[in-house]
Amino acid sequence: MRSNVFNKKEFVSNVKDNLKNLYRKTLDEANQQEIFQAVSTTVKDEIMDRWLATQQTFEKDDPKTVYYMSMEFLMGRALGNNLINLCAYKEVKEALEELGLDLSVIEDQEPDPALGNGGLGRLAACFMDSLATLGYAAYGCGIRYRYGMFKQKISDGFQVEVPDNWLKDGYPFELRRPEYCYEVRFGGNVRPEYGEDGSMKFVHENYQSVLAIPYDMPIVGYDNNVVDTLITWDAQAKEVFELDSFDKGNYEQAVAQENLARNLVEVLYPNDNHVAGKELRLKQQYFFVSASIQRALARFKKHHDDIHDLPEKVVFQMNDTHPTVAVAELMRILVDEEGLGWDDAWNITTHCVAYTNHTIMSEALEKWPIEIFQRLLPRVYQIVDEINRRFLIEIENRYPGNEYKKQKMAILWDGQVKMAHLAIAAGFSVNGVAKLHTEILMNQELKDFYDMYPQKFNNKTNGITQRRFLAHANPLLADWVTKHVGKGWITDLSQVAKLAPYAEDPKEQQEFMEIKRKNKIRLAKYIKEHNGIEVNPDSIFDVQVKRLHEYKRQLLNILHVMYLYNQLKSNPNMDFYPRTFIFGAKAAAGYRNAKLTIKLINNVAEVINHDPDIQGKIKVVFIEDYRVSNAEWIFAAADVSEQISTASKEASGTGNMKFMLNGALTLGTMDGANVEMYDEVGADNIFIFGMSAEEVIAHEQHKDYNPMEIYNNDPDIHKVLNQLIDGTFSANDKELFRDLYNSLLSNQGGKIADRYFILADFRSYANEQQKINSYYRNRKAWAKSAILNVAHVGKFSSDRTIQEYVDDIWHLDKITVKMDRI
Ligand code: OAK
Repeated sequence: MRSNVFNKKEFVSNVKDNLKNLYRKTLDEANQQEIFQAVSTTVKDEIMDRWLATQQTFEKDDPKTVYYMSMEFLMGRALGNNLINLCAYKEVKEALEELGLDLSVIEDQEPDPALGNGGLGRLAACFMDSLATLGYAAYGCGIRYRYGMFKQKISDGFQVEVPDNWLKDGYPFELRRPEYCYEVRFGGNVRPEYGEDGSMKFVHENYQSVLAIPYDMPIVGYDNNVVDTLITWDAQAKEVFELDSFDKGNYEQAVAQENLARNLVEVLYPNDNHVAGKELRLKQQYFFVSASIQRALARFKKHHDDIHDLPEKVVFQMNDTHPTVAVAELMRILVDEEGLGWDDAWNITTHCVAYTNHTIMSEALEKWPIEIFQRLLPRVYQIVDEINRRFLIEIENRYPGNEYKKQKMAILWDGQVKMAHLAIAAGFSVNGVAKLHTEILMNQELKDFYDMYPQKFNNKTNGITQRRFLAHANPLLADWVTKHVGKGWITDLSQVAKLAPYAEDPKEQQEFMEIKRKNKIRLAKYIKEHNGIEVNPDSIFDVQVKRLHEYKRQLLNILHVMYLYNQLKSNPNMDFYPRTFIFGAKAAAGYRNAKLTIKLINNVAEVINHDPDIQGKIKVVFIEDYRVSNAEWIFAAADVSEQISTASKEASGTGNMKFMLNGALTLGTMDGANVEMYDEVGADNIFIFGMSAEEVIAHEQHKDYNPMEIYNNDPDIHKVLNQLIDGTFSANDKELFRDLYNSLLSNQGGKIADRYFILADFRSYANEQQKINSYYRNRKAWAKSAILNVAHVGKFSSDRTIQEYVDDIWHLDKITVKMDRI
């Protein structure tokens, strides 16, 4: 590790200078937030040199560049991560200690830039880290939401959403770049205009425009001088007042444009795996996509005269369908502004755009009413219409006379624009995010498209960055790993395989468990401070943290806790190893059953945690405001990782990998990437339960699942479900959890009873939980399995994932940044 990034003395003096320049304060006078700003500014200065050098390398080498287009980047805090990647964390920590300052307290001052909901957004953040670390030219393209993911407060057991004004103190790791602003147009109408030579072009008029202003955030590669860029776009009104006189029409238009700009980037839609279908969301999509493409083309043109060469230098990766309007926007620019013919433009576009699918949940499929789409984006709509017309001809040629195929595959159908169909028709690559997920796409969800374009489909199993989720999150384990295998794992996670021999060594097992215990104490302190609940670090920490969604089945987990409670009550001397059930989850603001599940977890916690009969053997904790920063501590402290989605529903999961990296044992279904984790770690070191994806899909197709039968025949399940409606956990309002009870037992409003097969999987879940109970008593066996989990996690680095994207889809050039260039 390079150690002299910061000379300690110089660092301290720079921090003091920055305090003086920013706040006219000395160290003694400054508060922690001001110190955070000064420290971050000092770190940013250091990054700036590398950022400049990286840009100069881009200028000189002109490498092929990926534009990773995503509505969400769930970055988490930057300060600690940047210090890790600059290889300066320890020195800076020591330097600050000499000043009487604690780096972790300073890190704690940073807001989590939470510009994302969950898995998809966090994946984008991990990908940026890997792209920079592997030395590829990349721009993340997203939106600078004024309010990111809401902060969650728990009040009387209920979730309350509080706006997260993350920019209120100013964010030190961003750079406003007004010189790279672009205009984006909405509404109005399109008319043909004929030239004297008989040529025709379309003129867009009476539109409203906003200016897109980029804010660049540095993405620091690990120990390689590479700094890529995350562009987040802010919206600003154009100065209409300057344009013309102050007549009424102009004034109204000016006000409308101001409002449009303000509303556009105001807030992230807080839905995970679900679309709200709001017009403003489509505006957000077009806004950041149009600006990003304009910036990409401007960069390209600095070095190239022939736009036909675009696919050699530029690739747009669309993170789910959210940026899919990029297909039509690129066509529009190529046809209307570059003057290309349709076929030429289509050829370029279809060699530049690629699409990643992140879910098969039907409620997450984006379909826009044509009425909205056409009104908002009249010219872009015309282009989609033409793409659709030609696509239908292609289907007709391939399947002559097959109207059914056309209906199923059309981009425009039934008054709607189907974004996934547009993405697949235009994308040269379509990928799923885990092996099972990709198979389901090819054989079920997107079968028609796979039959037509098999060559487009490929799998890219997700990954996570070990730099944030081990090096930063769990320094004790990181040092232990380094001690045994060297530090190569930081940029090549496959090196952890060398840990395997230590799994059998009693001394190493002991050390490993001691580290886990320290991390549990750290989390226990956090829980005590934030929840006021005392938890026992010697209990099993059994954790489920992720967005709250019915398919992720937090309900199965808490019903099982209720079941255990009943068992312990009726048999206090039963074999039971103390367990702390830890939950963390945000529910979308309008998602009733999800919010009710949070309330249920909190009520169950309230009853069990205070029941003297239980003697503290079970504790239930709901951690408020689960987010990237506290996630890091939670993963480090987990013994058991709950990955219990209904098989076939979780596209991949990435939390599962973060737990594995930190030596937790997975309790999971054969879903998403769990399947591949099972393959890597082996059956002895993972707890698998429940129906397979195939079985689930078969039940869904045959509609032959009857949860009532289980309820009637299994007395334990019967009792637990009845407790939802007999006041056991809601003494003041027996009806409180009626909707959850009903959702499991009766069909309602098009939703079938227990559509996520909770009762069907309950027994096999409880059995595996029982096995965990016994297995944990054998400390050596447990430690061995835990170490083997770390040893077999290599595949799940996002470095591996990104390298596969590069090899199979993007074909980027590696760059080397030398610091002597500056
Ligand atoms: C969010 C909104 C719309 C569509 C999908 C998502 C999403 O977050 N999907 C998640 O993506 C992750 C990254 O690929 C996967 O690991 C999760 O399984 C998937 O639910």
